[in-house]
Amino acid sequence: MEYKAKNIEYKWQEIWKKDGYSEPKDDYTLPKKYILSMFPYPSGRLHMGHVRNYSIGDALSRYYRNRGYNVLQPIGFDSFGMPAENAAIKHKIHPKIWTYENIDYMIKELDSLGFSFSKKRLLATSDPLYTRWEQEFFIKMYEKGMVYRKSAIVNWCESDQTVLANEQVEDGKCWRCGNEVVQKEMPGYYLKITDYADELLECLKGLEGKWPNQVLTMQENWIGKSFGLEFEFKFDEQSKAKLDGIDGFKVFTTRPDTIYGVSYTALAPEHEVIRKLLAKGLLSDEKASKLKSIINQSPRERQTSGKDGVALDLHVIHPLTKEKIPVWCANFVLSGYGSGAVMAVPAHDERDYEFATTFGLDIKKVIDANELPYCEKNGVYINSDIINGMDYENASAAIIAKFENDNLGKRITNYKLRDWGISRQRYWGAPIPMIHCPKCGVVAEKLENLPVALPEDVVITGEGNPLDKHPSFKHCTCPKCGAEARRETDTMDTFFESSWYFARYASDERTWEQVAFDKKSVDYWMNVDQYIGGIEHAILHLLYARFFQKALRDLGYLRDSEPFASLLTQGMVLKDGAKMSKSKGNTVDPDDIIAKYGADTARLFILFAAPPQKELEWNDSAVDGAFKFINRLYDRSDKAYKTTTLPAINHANLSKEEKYARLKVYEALKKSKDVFENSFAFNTLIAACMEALNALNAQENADIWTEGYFVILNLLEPIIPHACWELSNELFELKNFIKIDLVDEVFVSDTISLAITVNGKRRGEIEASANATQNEVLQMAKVAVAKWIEGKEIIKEIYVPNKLVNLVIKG
Ligand code: ANZ
Ligand code: ZN
Repeated sequence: MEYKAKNIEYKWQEIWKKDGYSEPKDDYTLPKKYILSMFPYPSGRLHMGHVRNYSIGDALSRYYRNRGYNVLQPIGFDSFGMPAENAAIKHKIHPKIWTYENIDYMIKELDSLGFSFSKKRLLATSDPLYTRWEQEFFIKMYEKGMVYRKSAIVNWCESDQTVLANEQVEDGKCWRCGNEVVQKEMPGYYLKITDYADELLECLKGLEGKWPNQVLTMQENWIGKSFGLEFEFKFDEQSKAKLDGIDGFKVFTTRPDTIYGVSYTALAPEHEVIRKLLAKGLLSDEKASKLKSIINQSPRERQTSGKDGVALDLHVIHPLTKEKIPVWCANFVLSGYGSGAVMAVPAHDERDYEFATTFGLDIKKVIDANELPYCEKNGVYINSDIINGMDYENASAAIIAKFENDNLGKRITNYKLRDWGISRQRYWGAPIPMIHCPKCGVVAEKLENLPVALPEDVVITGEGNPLDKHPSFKHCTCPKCGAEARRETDTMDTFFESSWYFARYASDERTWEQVAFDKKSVDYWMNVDQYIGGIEHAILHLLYARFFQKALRDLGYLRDSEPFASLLTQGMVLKDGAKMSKSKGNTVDPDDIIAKYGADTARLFILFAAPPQKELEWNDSAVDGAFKFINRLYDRSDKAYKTTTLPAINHANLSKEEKYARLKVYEALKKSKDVFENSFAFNTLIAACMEALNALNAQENADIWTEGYFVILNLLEPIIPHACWELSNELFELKNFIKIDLVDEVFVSDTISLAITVNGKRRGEIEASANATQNEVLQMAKVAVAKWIEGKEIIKEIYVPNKLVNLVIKG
């Protein structure tokens, strides 16, 4: 048969669609697998990263279908967000039209790759039906105190004209556009993710071995739980007099054991004490203007500009030694962490040391060490009164006990994690369903009025939020008292939508109008057995989704605590060593590859070129190689014959080549379970199939060809489905995809003959089971050549699988 991708790919895609092949079954007594690749943003066209992501997910889905599982592999679009608005400004097209046209086009592209996505559960997060439910979640969360409104200093991106969550700021820059983020005070709604900090941390343990360690560590660090001592430094009388009313400030330290080494204290530039000093004009002009310039720096500028600060001409009293200690403002102290102030121990802390040497401040050693700063916790304490001579654990405990006994401070747990600000000053998002009433304050919209729909008649200019300028959207009546009120015009962070889409997919689509999730199907399908996506979401989406799952559980919507049982983070697709990107001009368009070679070649290349977790370097000649392999597979199909039952083969009577061909086929089959269920090293499975095909080619036995074909088509179906369905239909009436377990049994009795040599001389032969371990083979070999090795010391055992065993003996 001649391979013509064009003739078969569309044909099978239509058959799969017609037969509902990709749809989940309603029979909830079947074992299930929920396979999910992260859903795409509808940017307009698929890129190779998408193709890789979905090729992995589809391979797993097809594998489990072939093994009798009920499989859910849904698809949808993360369709709110700023590119739609930017396109609107640039091309004068409405964001909604732009978005839904892109979705239509991308669905066609996904179909042309043969991905077996369920279409019944297709959704776009900008659908009003989707908005309706998430507005309900928001209101339920608000009623339960899981959402609150506050005015706070936020990250502001000037180019995107919106607030960003902490997770969306990378190295001080906007995650979307790379623009420098500035700080700005604004009101907004916050989700209390911090209430879940401990559970989010605790549950990471259950994901060990199933999520990449790197992701677990990143989440752990982001949550940033630490224990330490919190206490207050009191100002001396002179300083107190200046500050009318403020008599001290709190600090948080994770190293109470170093308390006797404090030689100065440092405040964040935003600290209230500094505000007071500036307001009262208590500092010299020079100091005041330096302070102001530090205050105006972004967090990133402060981090990169070296240690800087100002002496505030204030003193506090050391709580234990009663010494007078100077107070500084320092650019390395963060206003949003701990209490925004530190006790500085330059002898034993890197940053404190740098700052002290910059400004010539005292350095007091309290751990015996030669080189400073000495930051280890394993030294001997000196100059430390009650803890002299103790070790770290005891010293730390003794200091905390002293502070607690004397009512000077207490042991606390601190987190780096901050509440999630979700207000965005943008049009193309889900409206926050809140109303500002002059009498009642902030009031939630009534559930029966949901969804609060986005008005479509807006003018998008890029300046300000169009909802703010809309003639009627803002004006409403208070749901509580009926007074004239103002509707909230901010929309939700789009990460709100991606935090629950996986659970919506798990819910039977026939109930989507009535409920957010129908219990029966959600409890059956959740949680996601295998989630696949990019490492760039290690914190962002994957942390929010884990939080949301717990929040929706506590609101009674969902059962599980964790949404994703296993996670595979795929590597990037590179070309010429760099990530494929439009700005670098090194992209390869999936449509072009499909047009030239067909979808199966694209899928085969992508899964063969590298293990999914690793980076993949695009290689035109390897794409060609993948295409040639499918051609060879096709070309040899005439060596097999048509049948729907496996040929009966008497293994003992076979020639060496015939036995070897069977062995290679069996090896590939044996490998498949581990590849699909554990390692995802599709490249090794494909290589094993290629070897098997070569081994089959070295013999002429039609039974063995037929059996080998039967197995190889089954193994490759998840990877190159169109070619395999076509060949399998020709030869086996498609029966091989369901009979593969029987094949497994056929091979179990298989044996292979091995030559045994002693010091390189042939001394015997064994028939070993094809799946015998190396140890078993060596045991048998020693028995077979017992008389040649009796009483001799074996100094080396060489095992060449399927060929020979060589024993090297002394003398
Ligand atoms: C004194 C000290 C001595 C400290 C020493 C460390 C080592 P983690 O572990 O990340 O929680 N710190 C506290 N609040 C801060 C703020 N707002 N900005 C910058 N640094 C702050 O960090 C806790 C440690 O970071 C605290 O322990 C404090 O410095 C500093 F040898 O106190 B330490
Ligand atoms: Zn009211």
